[in-house]
Amino acid sequence: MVKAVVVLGSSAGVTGTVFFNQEGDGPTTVTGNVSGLKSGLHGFHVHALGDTTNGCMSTGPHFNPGSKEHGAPEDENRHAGDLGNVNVADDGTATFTITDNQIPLTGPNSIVGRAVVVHADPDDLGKGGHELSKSTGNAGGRVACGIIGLTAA
Ligand SMILES: *[C@@H]1O[C@H](CO)[C@@H](O)[C@H](O)[C@H]1NC(C)=O
Ligand SMILES: [Cu+2]
Ligand SMILES: [Zn+2]
Repeated sequence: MVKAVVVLGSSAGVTGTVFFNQEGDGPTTVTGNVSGLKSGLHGFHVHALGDTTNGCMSTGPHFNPGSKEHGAPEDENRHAGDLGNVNVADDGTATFTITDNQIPLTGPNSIVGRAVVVHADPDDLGKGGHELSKSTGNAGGRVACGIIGLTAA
């Protein structure tokens, strides 16, 4: 079992903790929470770079080792980092569990050392017809982020 964690932070008071677990070459299970957001859907992605020197802006684009278009988690044509949305309740918090096959914690496409970013707006999953739909899902600003690091197995 390989385990990783990211602590989400922001200048806007958004906080959260997200855990990643992977057994062998199996899928990665993502469990976590976030608080301090407006209610509704918020884009949730792995971005390519573990660089927060300029806040969430310096984490680069969605992690995309396969050179694909932006999409939904269940799409064949998607960025590896496309984890969809988290659904925030009226109290501003969300807890979530995601299982995904494209975000390994070991090997050439490992997400360790990259960033998790939570967005201001819903990710349209590539289907919104906006000029940004096929690159970012038109998910708006980057409201919280953190760098994924290994933790004790
Ligand atoms: C989020 O998860 C962390 C780690 O498990 C926990 O310490 C924290 O209390 C949780 N926060 C909320 C709002 O559930
Ligand atoms: Cu993003
Ligand atoms: Zn994407």
